Amino acid sequence: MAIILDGKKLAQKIKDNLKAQTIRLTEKGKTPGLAVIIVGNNSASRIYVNSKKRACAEIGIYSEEYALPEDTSEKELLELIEKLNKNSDIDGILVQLPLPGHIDEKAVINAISPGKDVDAFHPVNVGKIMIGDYDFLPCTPAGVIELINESGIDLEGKECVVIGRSNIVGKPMSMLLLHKNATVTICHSKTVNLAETVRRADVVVAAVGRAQLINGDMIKEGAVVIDVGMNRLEDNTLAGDVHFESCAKKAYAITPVPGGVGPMTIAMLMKNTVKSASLACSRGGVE
Ligand code: L34
Repeated sequence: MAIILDGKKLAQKIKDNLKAQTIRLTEKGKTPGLAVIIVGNNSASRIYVNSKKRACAEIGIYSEEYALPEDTSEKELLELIEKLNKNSDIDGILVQLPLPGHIDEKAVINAISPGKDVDAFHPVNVGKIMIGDYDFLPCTPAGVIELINESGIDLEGKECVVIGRSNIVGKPMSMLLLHKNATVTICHSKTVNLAETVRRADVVVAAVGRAQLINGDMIKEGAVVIDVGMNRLEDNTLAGDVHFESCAKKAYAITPVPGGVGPMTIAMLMKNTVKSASLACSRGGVE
């Protein structure tokens, strides 16, 4: 049976560390601050935003929530972001995705000041990650790297297969694995032989949003299997992109859903917020 990579436990350890850092920053007069914006009534988004606020409270990060109605205009949202960009109490701005269809996500991400972009979705931050010179790493991929580290696996020279090529997970994930000197393959909907490709992998990261797409037959004996999937089934239960039971029989280590990557995403958001505050503090400007 595989080692279970416990994201909840690791996230707690990281949050405990951040708590100590936050106390030190607060003593210097710079309490980290996060603004979380949620538009509309997506029930999954509501759960994630609540977890983010709870994590802030636990660590001692100041947080503000802006829960805006579904029919909020793009202009109103951009004006709010502009206000938060200028507010020195706020070190991080997070606009929970997805946004309602009438709002252009790209325009919204572009409006966030790169220095407060704790999701690392702004093109400036994406570019910095590409060249390996960054302040913020995107939360989910960074959380995955921490989980792999926890498994004790050294990524150097390993065959890593990422399934999914989204801007928020698949693409940056591949780049972070490359920075660790892994050999990286990205699979997507047009990949001709998914099973064969995944079977080569020492490390599999599944981030496609298709429930239980990856099964034990596709897994090499002794592989590390990371499940980023967060699919809500019809009966409202949560399923990852990985079929846990069959994959756990073959894997060396595997993440569960829930309790794997999800809590790590939140811990990494907290880490970025504290880092942003710490950078603001060393730039001065704190009375
Ligand atoms: N801007 N939008 C922005 N930043 C993000 O980093 C996100 N994401 C994704 C959706 N939209 C975003 C998140 O926060 C996904 N995501 C996220 C965060 C936390 C969890 C899942 C997804 C999480 O805590 N999951 C729990 C289960 C929660 C449940 O019961 O639904 C877990 O244990 O996996």
